[in-house]
Amino acid sequence: MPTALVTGVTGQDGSYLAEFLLQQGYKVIGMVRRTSTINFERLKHIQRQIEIVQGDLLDQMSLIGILQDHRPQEVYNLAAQSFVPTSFSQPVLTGEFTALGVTRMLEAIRFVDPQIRFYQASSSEMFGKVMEVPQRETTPLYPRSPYGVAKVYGHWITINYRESYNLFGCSGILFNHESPRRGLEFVTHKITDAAARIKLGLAHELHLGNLEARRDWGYAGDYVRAMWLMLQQDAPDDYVVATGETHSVQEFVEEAFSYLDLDWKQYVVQDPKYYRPAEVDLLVGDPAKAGAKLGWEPTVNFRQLVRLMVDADLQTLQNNEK
Ligand code: NAP
Ligand code: F7E
Repeated sequence: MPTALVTGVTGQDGSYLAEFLLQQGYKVIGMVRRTSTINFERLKHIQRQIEIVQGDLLDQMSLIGILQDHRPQEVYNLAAQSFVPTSFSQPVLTGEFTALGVTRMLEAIRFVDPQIRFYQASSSEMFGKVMEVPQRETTPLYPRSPYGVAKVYGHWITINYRESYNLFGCSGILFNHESPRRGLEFVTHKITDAAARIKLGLAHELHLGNLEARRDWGYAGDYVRAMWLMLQQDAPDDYVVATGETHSVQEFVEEAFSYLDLDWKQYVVQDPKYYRPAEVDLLVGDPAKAGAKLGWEPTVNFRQLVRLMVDADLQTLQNNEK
């Protein structure tokens, strides 16, 4: 039975990846940082099937200790400060977690077992003010937030360790991917949760920032499969994972509200509080390489994604009311 270590296992992607790896017959070690109560909300259905270990990307020795104790063959580094607005208010912390944390894990791998296969969670935020449309693996990077800058560091240090020390390090440049398990502060889940609340009479308005920003939104369950596929190849490489379609925040709002027979214009309030110091206006990825080399393609389209998130939020709110 192969063993995989997943950092960020309590997050959206961590929970889907842990589920997927269990289905593939892996022993899954989930790394969590010490908090007074660990948030197992997304893992409760598989909590007994995974082994939880304490470690922190800020603490070098904890990473070495975990690798020595559990001897994984694969490490998926999903842990990060992942919310772009927080990266503007806490840029130093974001750099420590999201950038230097990657080097700490790579150093731990080099020290304990250089044969370990490593996946780094890179991001379309690295393309920022895009230099090419659509964005592909070779598109020059131009990040627009401390988060994006930190991810550029993580991306390049992974490539550097591959080239310097021959580590099997892959960087997955994943475009936005969503699900009912997405944090409520991200725009998609904020919209579907608010639409469901409004439909049930539990809320009356939704405050949003820039409605014109465009994103390539896919389904998180599809994207964790691509992470695993990258580590099963003969040689390490970097891949864009995306749907190839782009939609504005307003289109997402329209789709969610119209699905519930609501007129979004009656409820949405534009609020400058949610504007960012620098915005990423347009993202759309070209997943051709992932398609050709990994045989990966998305199974959920934009409309299905919006609807499955709205349905899940309605269900959750109705259950809470009972
Ligand atoms: P998420 O839901 O915000 O989860 C982040 C995870 O990182 C949580 O489990 C969090 O633990 C953990 N974490 C944060 N700081 C840590 C530290 N110092 N030590 C150990 N663990 C720490 O993020 P996600 O959406 O699942 O994304 C997974 C990864 O993919 C992230 O690296 C993100 O930047 C990247 N990414 C995401 C997307 C996307 O659209 N979702 C796209 C491209 C790249 P707590 O529960 O303790 O907070
Ligand atoms: O914003 C606009 C906002 O916070 C999307 C992370 O997973 O994906 C995510 O980063 C867009 C932006 O995601 C609100 O200005 C409007 O243009 O959902 P988001 P993000 O910043 O694209 C990438 C790939 C990652 O790697 C990140 O970790 O929506 N927007 N109004 C708003 N955004 C939020 N959050 N809230 C609003 O009220």
